Amino acid sequence: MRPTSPAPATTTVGIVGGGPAGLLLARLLHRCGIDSVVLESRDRAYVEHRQRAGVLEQGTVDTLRACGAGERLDRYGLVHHGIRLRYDGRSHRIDLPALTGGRSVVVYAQTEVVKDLIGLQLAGGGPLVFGARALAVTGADTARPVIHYAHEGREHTLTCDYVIGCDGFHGVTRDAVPTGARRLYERAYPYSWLGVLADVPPSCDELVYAHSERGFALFSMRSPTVSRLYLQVPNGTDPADWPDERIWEELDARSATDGPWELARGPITAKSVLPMRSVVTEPLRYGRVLLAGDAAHIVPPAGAKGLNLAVSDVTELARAFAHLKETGSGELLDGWSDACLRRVWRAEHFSYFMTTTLHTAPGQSTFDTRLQLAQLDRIASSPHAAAELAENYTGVPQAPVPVPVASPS
Ligand code: RFL
Ligand code: PHB
Repeated sequence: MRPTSPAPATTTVGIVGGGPAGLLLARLLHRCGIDSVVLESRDRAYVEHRQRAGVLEQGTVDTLRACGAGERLDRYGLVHHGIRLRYDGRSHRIDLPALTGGRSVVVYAQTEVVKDLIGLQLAGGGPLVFGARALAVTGADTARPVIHYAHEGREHTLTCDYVIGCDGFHGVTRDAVPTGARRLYERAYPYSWLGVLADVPPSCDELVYAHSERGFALFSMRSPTVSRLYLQVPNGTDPADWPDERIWEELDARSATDGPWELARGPITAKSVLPMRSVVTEPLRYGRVLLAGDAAHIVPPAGAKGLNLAVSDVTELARAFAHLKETGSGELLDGWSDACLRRVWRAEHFSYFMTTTLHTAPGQSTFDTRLQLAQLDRIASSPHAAAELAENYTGVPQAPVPVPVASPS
């Protein structure tokens, strides 16, 4: 007897990876009457609890709302009108709407975005298969590329009109593009972040980005009762070397200021270390295989851009597929890679700027530290310099979501 396949054997758009990029793409395509299948290697609980991003640009929020994923976001998301820069014992507030003509950001955890999108997909979208690990994608330069995947110990194939690699930095779809046909631009940074979750209300009602000669620290949040905190640590750091008391002492030392500030401490519930890198793959399309989100590009997290880029990649892509379906024209699809890369490189530059301005590299000279402080002082004293930061942080406007051709569900 043939093994039962967990998904149809053919589809229009095969999506590898059920992170935010893959799930949102499936949702947007479904609304346009385009069928897709999402293959996700992990189980549902793992995907829903993987701690990652927290800051959503206005454009990302608008997109999530427009595709029906705005209900909990509007209820629990925290609208932030400012961020704080802390350096040299001083604190400076960047007023986001005042500097950008009204734009703000929303703090809403990526775990929640993913839960919302999974809920929608399972309630009325196309197939979303957990535990389905893509092994390889073949036939990128043919009319019918194929995803080869493993599910419950058996191998299956999914033949598609298009394959979209939304399988993150460690995915396999990128390998479907011959090395001679793609170029990788890369930069590694000589430090990592130790990220912790703590059951304690945030010490400040806005995010605090702290420059210190001891290293960078970030004070973020997940809710009014849960803090998300980051410390710059050396590459290769073992979280076990950071008992809770050491983390709180270091957060305290790096956030010292002349103004009022008291760091609230509480039980730490999770710790992990993440390395920092910038990566761009070009082009994002080869034949009928396209790469989106972290599969195509990585930014260091100090600019809070990764998830937002993933959302804009797939929103543009869904528009291109809707255009193809409605008009038969592949013009938008042909221009998609170039259009995305412009935004990607802007975000790469901003993320690099935030990273190198706020972190202290190992062995950094006092000259370089003075340059960083001069740059932070410039932002604090010039509305033009502050507006440059605020515009990048809140994000350039994103394309509107494609309008459903059939009745939306
Ligand atoms: P993801 O989220 O990595 O999802 C990829 C999915 O593909 C699956 N997969 C496979 N599935 C099938 N077969 C295979 N062979 C597969 N290989 C992998 C994986 O299991 C996974 O489910 O990529 P996606 O969807 O492109 O989303 C990108 C975002 O996750 C990422 O850019 C952000 O989290 C980055 N980021 C932030 N972005 C922001 O916009 N704002 C922030 O505030 C922000 N903070 C952060 C961040 C990333 C962080 N970490 C841990 C890297 C903070 C941190 C700490
Ligand atoms: C987060 O809350 O996880 C977060 C916020 C801002 C960043 C990076 C991460 O720049």
